[in-house]
Amino acid sequence: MSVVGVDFGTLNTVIAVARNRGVDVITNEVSNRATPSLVGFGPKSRYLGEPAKTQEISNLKNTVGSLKRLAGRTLNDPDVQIEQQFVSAPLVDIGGQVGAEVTYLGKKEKYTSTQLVSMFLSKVKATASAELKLPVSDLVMSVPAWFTDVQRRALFDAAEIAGLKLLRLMNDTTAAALGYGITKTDLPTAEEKPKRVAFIDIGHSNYSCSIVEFKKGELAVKSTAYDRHFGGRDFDKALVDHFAAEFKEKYKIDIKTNPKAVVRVAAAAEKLKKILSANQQAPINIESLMNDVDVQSMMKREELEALVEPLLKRAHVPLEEALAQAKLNKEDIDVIELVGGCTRVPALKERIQQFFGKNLSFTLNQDEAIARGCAFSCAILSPVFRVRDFAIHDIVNYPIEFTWEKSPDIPDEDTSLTVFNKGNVMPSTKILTFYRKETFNLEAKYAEPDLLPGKINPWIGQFSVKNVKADANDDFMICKLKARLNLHGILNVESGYFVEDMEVEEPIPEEKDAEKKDGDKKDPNAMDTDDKPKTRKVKKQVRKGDLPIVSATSSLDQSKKEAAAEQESSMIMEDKLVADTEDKKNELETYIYDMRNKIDDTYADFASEDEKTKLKAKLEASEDWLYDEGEDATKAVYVQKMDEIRAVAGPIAQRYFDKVEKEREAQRQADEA
Ligand code: ATP
Ligand code: K
Ligand code: MG
Repeated sequence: MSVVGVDFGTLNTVIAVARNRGVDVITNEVSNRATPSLVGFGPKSRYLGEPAKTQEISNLKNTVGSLKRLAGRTLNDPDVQIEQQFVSAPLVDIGGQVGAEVTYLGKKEKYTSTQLVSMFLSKVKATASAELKLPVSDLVMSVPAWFTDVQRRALFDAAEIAGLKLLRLMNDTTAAALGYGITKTDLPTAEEKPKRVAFIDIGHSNYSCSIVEFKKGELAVKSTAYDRHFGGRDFDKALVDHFAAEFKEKYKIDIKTNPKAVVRVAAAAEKLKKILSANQQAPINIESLMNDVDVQSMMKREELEALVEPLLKRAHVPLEEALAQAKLNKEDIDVIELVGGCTRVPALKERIQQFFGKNLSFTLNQDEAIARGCAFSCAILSPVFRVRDFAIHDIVNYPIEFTWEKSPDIPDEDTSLTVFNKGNVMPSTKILTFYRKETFNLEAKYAEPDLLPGKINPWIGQFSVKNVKADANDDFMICKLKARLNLHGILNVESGYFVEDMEVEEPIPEEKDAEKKDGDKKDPNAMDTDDKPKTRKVKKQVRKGDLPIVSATSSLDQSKKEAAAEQESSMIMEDKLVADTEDKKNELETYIYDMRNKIDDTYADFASEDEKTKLKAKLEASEDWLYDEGEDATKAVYVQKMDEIRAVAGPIAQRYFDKVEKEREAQRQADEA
């Protein structure tokens, strides 16, 4: 079984695997350690990851990025309007979910953001399984800590559609923290002061800071703060705007009227930005940018810093918020660890260092730490992998409340309760108690919609509690519901049961049972500490039976998921057929060239003149065919053409190999003699 960790980034996705010797980041089909988080659509197949990037400029309208930021969102969300600035394919509404409209196999098609993510995850799965030479199913994937229930469920559905089993959706900075802590041998003991580390992740689109306390064998996230719109792409955009104005003036071209030109300038701007992280100035040159105009310019590091000053001004805000939420001061932080590509920007490093007044630490690999942390988490959760356990206590980022209709029999009952508070430990289970005589519904929603990203609907789910009835004396049923904010950060009412108050005889425990699940209500009935040796009478709530729960959440229902999975499989088959066909075509082409070279060289002494003429004629005919009607043939036809040439060339090659073999044998006998 596979143990895989995936840092699903806005720009790049990094895949790590755990093997016997430890955790490694793996390379993709073109030997890169990160894969562009892009999907593209073509006339014959999809382009997933690297090929989507290669085709991007010539296929803008059919290429979709920002995949994770689109998951779980709606088209009318102002955040999605921001995303559209970075996505070249048109975004559309598909039944209340944002998606993209593209041309695929010559037809206009619409795919939801969930489907687009699942397409990309199919590619991740293929990359990992090619490396591991194993079918891949289990994985842990990271998300920004600010992702809400609907976003997390969308990613969950996407993984399932791609045939993957998500063992945990893990917050980015928590994953970095796990990778940091699990390899440390010098963490404080339970009695000592914890080691406090601030993990700062600034990527392509977002910025998070978590303050984490470490002790031997465990980490506890104390706070997480974020800026959801702060990252490398904002630097790139500032550069694009700057050069758009400059080129308008200098070359009289308006790149903003030409999407291709904008994307080419953005790519050049990203390169320029990276060079400026290590150098004081850098050039930008683009040939034939538009209207046959070549452009060139220079930029100094300080100019870039001036352009992004509005952004740099905000750099301290998440840090301040994280400290405030953790109720800590700068001086309480022992180490400041930076991850994410954008933390290479010198001006950002300076601002962060100035804020803490302390040296920054770069002991983690900035690009790979999150994927590695996810792989460690997968190893911990995987039944097949033995790894030292490391407890991870994350926190609730948005308070969640339950609401319900007032029971007609309890006039002064409250109708809402905040069950999970911001800063509470996550995962967490809470038992809710209701007194009811009939089936009832409750709703879960985020209690403070203002905290949520964009215009995300605060609604999380509706839960109907079935089989509730009054007892023989027309008394209430005491209903207990188990609400769980699970390790993915997703809320469910997992089960329900009913209890009766009863007087029972029970043995007196030796010691008070200290074990208590987080949030589980303790038995409120204080014990009688009389001197009876063995047993005592206590009033207890005794579980009498189950209450079925019918849940409605934003997760896709099973039939929709299955339909999407089927569609995904057939697209994978289509892609594979196209790739195989291309392989066979290349094989044929290579074979033709190879034979043409050999017939007058290596094979010259092994063929009659007649055979040579025949083979050459065959090769020429095949080549002509290949560049004409054979340009776009089926796999079977390429195989057939290959067989036809082999029929002529085969006997010649065989004679050659027989001779080589004879010589080798003679040599061997000579060596032995
Ligand atoms: P996110 O975490 O926001 O979803 P991501 O995980 O894809 O995005 P990263 O891979 O952490 O993002 O970082 C990518 C960003 O870092 C890009 O904007 C890239 O240009 C930038 N970057 C990478 N190297 C450098 C560098 N040397 N100098 C400046 N920026 C850099
Ligand atoms: K990344
Ligand atoms: Mg990232």
